Parts: sequence; structure tokens; C-alpha cells
Amino acid sequence: MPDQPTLRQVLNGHTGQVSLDPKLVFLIEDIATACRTIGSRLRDAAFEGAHGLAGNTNVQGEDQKKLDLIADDIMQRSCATSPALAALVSEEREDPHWFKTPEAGDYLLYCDPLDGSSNIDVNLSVGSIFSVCGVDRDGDRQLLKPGTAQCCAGYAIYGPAMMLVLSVGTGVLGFSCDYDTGEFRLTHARMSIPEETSEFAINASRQRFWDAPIRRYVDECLAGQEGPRGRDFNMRWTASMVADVHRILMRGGVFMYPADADNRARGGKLRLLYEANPMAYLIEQAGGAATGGQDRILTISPQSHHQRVPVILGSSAEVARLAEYHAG
Ligand code: AHM
Ligand code: MG
Repeated sequence: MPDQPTLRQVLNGHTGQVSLDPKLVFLIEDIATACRTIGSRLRDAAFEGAHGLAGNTNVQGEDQKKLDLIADDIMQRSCATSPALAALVSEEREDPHWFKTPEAGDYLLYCDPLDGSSNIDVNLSVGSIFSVCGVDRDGDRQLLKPGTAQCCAGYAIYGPAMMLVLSVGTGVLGFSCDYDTGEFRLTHARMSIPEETSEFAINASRQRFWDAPIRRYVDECLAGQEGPRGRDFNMRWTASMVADVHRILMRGGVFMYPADADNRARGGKLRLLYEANPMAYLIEQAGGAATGGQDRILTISPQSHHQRVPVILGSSAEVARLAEYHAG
């Protein structure tokens, strides 16, 4: 039996790392249960005929996979009875789902139930991303909160080992799933990102659409030792934000999904409320930085539930350099 503390012990303050409202503890445990269930449905998908497209598109016009819908359903059902959950905003649902009247419940959950789903059928890492904010009691627009309002954010990564990585504002904690008992146990007590890095992540097939600051940054990295950066850079892109951000939390790096000539009219690619905000929160909690180019992601005021934004995040010195290139 491993001796690392369990998620429940940590959330209940046994390790002294966090001190939480018990209702938030219930909600985080319900999210963890959803992630465990999603992980096991991913493992069994080939036996259950759950690979492939569902035959629908979501509100953003993207093809939904069967597992996108399964994961969304699991997340909603696991959290439905959480005593303090007021509403859920999901990538897979056009409208927010209110579990209680807007006057009841203490927390709002934003999630991408299965991120990186283009990787499912080829059996590469995917994840679930979540963000939690407290409720303000002023009508439906209260769901549109900036990332600074988050009280918890995290993701599950379904990789060679399933992990749950989260922050409640006191650093970033990584839990690994003990498959014998189903428990998440604290295996990464304080995840932090080195300030400098020699690794970047971007979908280079979009190069022809890039703006000058991104082009300059990548060109300088590619020039290696002989270029202005004076050192060689490595490049990684998994097309699964959870996997790319997890790598950056483990060993540093910078992740870019910028606005470009092709996606600018849509605002970018990644969604603010359930992709950019939770990841920016984790990255900042781990000592890194996150910007849309000009503005800190966490201070952006959302205008709609599925709003997209440009995302640049990771090691703080690299993000600062990219912000400087954008300012120039
Ligand atoms: P999804 O939520 O529909 O899976 O889309 C988000 C994903 C991110 O995980 C990833 O960083 C990005 O889309 C990959 O985009 P691309 O296919 O352009 O490389
Ligand atoms: Mg996603």
C-alpha cells in the first residue's frame, strides 16, 4: 500500500497544504470521481465501440466524438448531486446547465470534459480540464467571470498513468491514481516551472498564418546556438493541451496557441472559461506566466461562455519575452 496521502486527506487539511470550505471538498471529490470514470471509459473504449465520431457538431461547429459526449455526461452526472454546485458550463453544451436556481448553490463549474479528443482514436494522452468559481448572486451573467475569480482549477491527464493536477490557490499539487484502490495519492507535492526554458510547443503547420511576434520568437528559437538566443531549442506538440501543459509543469517550456490570420475572427482557438483560464491559473500557481499576447489571461473579462482567446503560457522569462515582442 503506497504511503502518500490521499486526495481526501489533502483536501481535508491533513497535510497542512490547504484549508477548504467542506462543500468545495465535496465538489472536488465529485470531479475526481468523474475523471476516474472517464479514465476507465477511455481504457475500455475499443471494447465498447466508443471510438469515432458521434455524428454531431458542438456549439463551436466542431465534430463531437462519442467519447466527448460520454465524458460530458459523466461529468454532469457525477457532479449533479454535489451539494453546493449551482451550474456547469461545458465545452460540449451550448447553454450553461443550472442544477439549482441561480439563487442556490455556492460554486460554478466550467469544464472541457475531454480535451485533445483528436488523440483518442490513436491512443495518445488526453485530459479533462476544470475550473471552479464562487457564486455571485446577480443573475445569469454571473457565470462570466475573469480567471482571477477561480478558487480551484485543474485537470486529469489520461496518460501512461492517470493523474489529477490541481490548485486551490496555494501552489500546484499532483496526484497519481492508485489503480488498486482507485484513490488519487499525492505524488507531486509542489509542482513548479523553471523561469527559463529551451523547449517550445506550437502547431507549426499554421506558420503561414502567424503574426510577426510569434514568427520572430520561433525563428529565434530555431536559429539555435548560432542565433540571437545563443542556445539550441527543442520543440514538442501533442495537439492535446493537457499533455503539453503537463509537460511544461514537469520540466518547463512555453506553449503557444496564438491568434493568427486564420483564426483571429473567431478570437483564437482555445476557449477562455474552461481551457485558458484553468491552465493559466495552474501555470501562475506554479511560478509561470500566461498571456494572450498583450494581456494577462486571468484578467480578461469574458463576453460569452464559449469565447476563444489566444494563449501563450509557461516559463515566465519566455512568456515575458513573447509579451515584449507583442508590445513592440
Ligand atoms: P478540443 O477541446 O476540441 O480537443 O480542442 C482543443 C485542443 C487542445 O487540446 C490542443 O492544444 C489544440 O486543440 C490542438 O489544436 P491543433 O489540432 O490545431 O493542433
Ligand atoms: Mg479542449
